[in-house]
Amino acid sequence: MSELETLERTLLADIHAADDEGSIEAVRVNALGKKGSISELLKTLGTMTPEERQTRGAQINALKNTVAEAIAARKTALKDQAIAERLARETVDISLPVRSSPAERGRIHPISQIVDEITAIFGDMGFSIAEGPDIETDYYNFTALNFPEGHPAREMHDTFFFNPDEKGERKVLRTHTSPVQIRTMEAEQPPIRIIIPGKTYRQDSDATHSPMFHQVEGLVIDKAANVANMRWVLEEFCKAFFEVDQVTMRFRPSFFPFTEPSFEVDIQCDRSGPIVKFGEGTDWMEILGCGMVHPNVLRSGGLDPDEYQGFAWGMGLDRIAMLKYGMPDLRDFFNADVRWMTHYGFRPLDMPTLFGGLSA
Ligand code: 2NM
Repeated sequence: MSELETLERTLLADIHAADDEGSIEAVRVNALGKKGSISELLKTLGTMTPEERQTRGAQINALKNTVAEAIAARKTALKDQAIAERLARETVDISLPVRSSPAERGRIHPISQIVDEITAIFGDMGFSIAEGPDIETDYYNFTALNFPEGHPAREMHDTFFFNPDEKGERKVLRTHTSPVQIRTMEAEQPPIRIIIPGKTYRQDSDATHSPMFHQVEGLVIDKAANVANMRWVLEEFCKAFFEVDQVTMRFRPSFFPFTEPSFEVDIQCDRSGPIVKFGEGTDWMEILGCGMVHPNVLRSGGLDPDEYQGFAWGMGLDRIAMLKYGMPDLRDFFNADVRWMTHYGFRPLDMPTLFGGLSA
């Protein structure tokens, strides 16, 4: 066997034996690298006679090609093998249960739910939603609403005042959402039918009072809006909201600076059991205040009281939410406790509608 044949056999055996990319590269360097066995042979060509070179040179080149091809083939095979092994190792177990999506796990706060329910009810009656700033001027929060300067009604509200600004003006955290009614009257022409849900603030804190609480107020202004219209609107609202066919309501005379006459409204209910039942029973529960908008308030809104009249009402949401959904302590509302939210919260994709049911 010639020396070249022996070398070829040895190299092909080495190639075959190489079982990873590192060792095949070592074989390549040994044979074809700068000082490799085949490269050394090629260097001897220069010392040969032309005849020798013709036969011997061809043999060495043939050997070089054979070995180079074998190395390339082995490299490809090893690479494919490595990929196959990796694929086998990294298979994904598609039978593992997936985590539910945020839209499934998240919960809507009961206050947001109640606002959505009330919006659905009044939206169906043709009302739109109005909003305004939480930080108000004394003018919009009191003066425009017929709270005279120095009047005890201002103290009634336990207002959070800001420090006076450079003009001596004291901003307030709004004590009710009624400033939005003034802003709406200024900006829009009657007929006006709006509800105003939002955060309100008073210095008061115990099991049933939070310094930040939520209200929905409503306003209707037209040429002939009257107390009978108001009673109908509020009765329709209560039936829809408490999800009963009949309600009995009681309008007691009361006082608010911005309405005349003013009423406090009770709804008949049964409080003998663990949860309040509406539309039956012999107990009364106060749920809202209302009245005919005071002429001074219409004037503040830029409307002529001889041409327009209106009615307005306001209800606190936090206590109503506690009653409707059976939650014992108001303070839990604002603790951001995920366990509480998981229990009392509402599923985000179950939006309250009159046709699909409000809170079912
Ligand atoms: C209430 C009770 C009675 C009320 C009045 C007005 C306005 F600005 F139109 F005059 N807005 N809201 C109102 C009336 C609010 O809350 C217990």
